[in-house]
Amino acid sequence: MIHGLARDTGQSGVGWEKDKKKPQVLHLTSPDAPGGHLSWTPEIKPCDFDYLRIIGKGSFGKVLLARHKETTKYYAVKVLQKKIILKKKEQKHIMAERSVLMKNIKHPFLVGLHYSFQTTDKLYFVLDYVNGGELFYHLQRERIFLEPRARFYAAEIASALGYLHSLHIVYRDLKPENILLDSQGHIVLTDFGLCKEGLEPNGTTTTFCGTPEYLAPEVLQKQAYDRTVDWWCLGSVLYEMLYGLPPFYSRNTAEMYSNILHKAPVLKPNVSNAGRDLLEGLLQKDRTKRLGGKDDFLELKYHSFFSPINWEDLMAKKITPPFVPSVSGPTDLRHFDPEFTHLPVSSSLCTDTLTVTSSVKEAAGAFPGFSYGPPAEHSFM
Ligand code: ISQ
Repeated sequence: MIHGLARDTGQSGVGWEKDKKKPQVLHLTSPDAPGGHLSWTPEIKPCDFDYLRIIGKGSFGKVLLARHKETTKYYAVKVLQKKIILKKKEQKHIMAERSVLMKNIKHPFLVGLHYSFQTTDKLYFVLDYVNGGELFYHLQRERIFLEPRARFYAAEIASALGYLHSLHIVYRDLKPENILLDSQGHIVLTDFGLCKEGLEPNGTTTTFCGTPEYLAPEVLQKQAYDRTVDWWCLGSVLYEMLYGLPPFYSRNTAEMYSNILHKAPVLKPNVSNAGRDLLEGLLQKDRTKRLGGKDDFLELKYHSFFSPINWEDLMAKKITPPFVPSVSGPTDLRHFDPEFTHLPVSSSLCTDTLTVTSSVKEAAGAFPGFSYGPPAEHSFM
């Protein structure tokens, strides 16, 4: 069973470059319908897509490269199993991801949601597809990035975080696997599952979640945290880009936790003074003293490390990326882990052969109002 209505928005980043010039039209129910030129579709369903390959996998489900049958546009479709989400009591996170993605979020460096819909047993997110690979896949190959390259990525990430904060959203889970590159070499942040919504500029929250390497001290200590947690994470990402390891890294997790809480970051002089000053500001353990604690993104924007950045050009994607991932086309999956891409694609994504057990029944109604098609005025063009 499919719930809800959905429509395409013609957002960018969906199709391959050639698609951008020729907007595709789905089912147009009525030319008079509000936003009718934006191609309403009465219902979007799993079988509207061909599922080509698995490109990512997590504990709840997987991300697939899918092609919309009618338009031939490519999307990343995230498919989550309802019963697994329920077992882990993660509904709140998943609904948060959906509602964050729905919040008319439009930013050049944030993944766009085109639709969400559900079947009896699964949730589907239809997202922009990008195939330049994870930023840290490239970092691992090169060990470190030179400052101009690290600056470019840090600036694109910072602008995306500043934008989320302006909507009272804390990203909270900035980690290597959530930072992707598109085929041109621009940043795309994914995975809004852990975003915390509704934080007012000085609001705090105490829910704990995240990956160890980049955890801010206040999160580790289960203290209240706020948007400044994202500036800590950006500091960790920038540190790793410039020095080749996370700032408080230890093979021993207990020691790493202790380092995060008590040890000053080691800032060797092979990084410029401006770079080290920025890292010191972002990796400040006391969040009230952290760079960005007062005027948020503005404090980073005007830091000397970013003085070579023209922010207007950056936002308009007018800065030529320092590195262009080599890809031959949208189905070139060389930057995805073969551990995923070699897996067989389940045929049950489209066929409906579900046996309705008690756990399926229990999960079926647990995500009311999940289905989504973004409104007309919210479309990227
Ligand atoms: C978009 N393109 C490739 C991979 C992805 C993984 C998660 C979310 C979106 C994605």
